[in-house]
Amino acid sequence: AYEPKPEHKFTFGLWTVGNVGRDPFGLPTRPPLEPDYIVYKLAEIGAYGVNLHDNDLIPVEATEAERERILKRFKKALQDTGLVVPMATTNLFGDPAFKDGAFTSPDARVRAYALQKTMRAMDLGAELGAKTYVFWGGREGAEVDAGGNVLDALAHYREALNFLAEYSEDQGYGYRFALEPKPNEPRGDIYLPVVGAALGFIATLDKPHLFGLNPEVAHETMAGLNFVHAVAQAIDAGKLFHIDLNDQKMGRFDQDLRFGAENLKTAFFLVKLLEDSGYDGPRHFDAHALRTEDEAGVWEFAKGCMRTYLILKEKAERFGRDREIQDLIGAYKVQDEALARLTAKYSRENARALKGLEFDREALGRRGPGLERLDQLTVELLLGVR
Ligand code: GCO
Ligand code: MN
Ligand code: MN
Ligand code: MN
Repeated sequence: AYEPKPEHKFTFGLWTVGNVGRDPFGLPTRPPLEPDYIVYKLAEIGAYGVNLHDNDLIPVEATEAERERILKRFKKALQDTGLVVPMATTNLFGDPAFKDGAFTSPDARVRAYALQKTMRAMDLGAELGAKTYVFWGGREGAEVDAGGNVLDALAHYREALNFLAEYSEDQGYGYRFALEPKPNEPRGDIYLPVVGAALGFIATLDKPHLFGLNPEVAHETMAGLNFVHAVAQAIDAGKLFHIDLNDQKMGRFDQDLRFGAENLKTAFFLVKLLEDSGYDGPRHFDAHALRTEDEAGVWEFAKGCMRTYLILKEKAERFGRDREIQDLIGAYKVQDEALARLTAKYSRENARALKGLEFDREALGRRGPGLERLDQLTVELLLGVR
């Protein structure tokens, strides 16, 4: 039981299990792992795929010959294991050239370089079979607004995304693009800080149908928001293209904790939402092992992410089968077919009929919907006594 299999579509980034434990105050605590070694290890523990930034695989200064050599080894590992590369992305944050933004930099040369680098990374992703392309604008932001760049930045951002969508179509890559909002870190403030902001921005693009979201647990949590609600809004808009699972304490630095390590109840309702909604994309873990760990700890971390997901998935099924819980939900959602017909869609007749109705306002206000009991049963189910 709880054994991860490729059909569960669990994916990890090369940068996640490959994380060497560097932080702003300390040096790496683990040696780097080779990309093809990561592929074999991920296959061994039951993952479905591996995702990458261009430079996770091909160092930025690699020669054409080096590129070919690395790609050959990596492709062989994919072939040997059956692992896929469902998502690719660009490192537009590590290089000092991007210190004041990539697509949104006030420097036209940086913007042009960012486009060039992304097109090349899209070529690489397409060669590896990726169908989702992520834009995490880690450096697209500001510490100070004295430069007066915000409106320009948004215009440049739009220009870049429109350009790259056309490039993808022109090359026949068929990418779907997923914007990944984050409120801050590494920038003091990042543009398009939360899911809602990204959804609003997508509506202003030339080809909005090609763009959706890659929401991340930690990012909405850093902003103090309810991640489950954010994901629900993305699903409602038909825009959940990908998802980054991890965990995070609210109000802290970006922690990238193992999935379910911190907010178990949120993780539970998230898994339930993903499973109930029929989301069939990858369950990507964008997290890393604690800096204290050695390589054994890295694989414990990776297995833990998947195992917790599968346990919560089973809990969600149990929640759906639990008679008392389902009866409570049934009572909570008061049904009235005649009223539902009146309110479902505007017509003059419906409006007139509705205006003529009398409601027992006081009775409505008196009713206790039973949420205390329902929530306690949820907790007991999660704690394993139900
Ligand atoms: C972060 C982000 C990144 C992105 C990654 C892929 O907080 O650092 O979540 O890990 O997800 O760059 O776009
Ligand atoms: Mn993150
Ligand atoms: Mn992070
Ligand atoms: Mn992420």
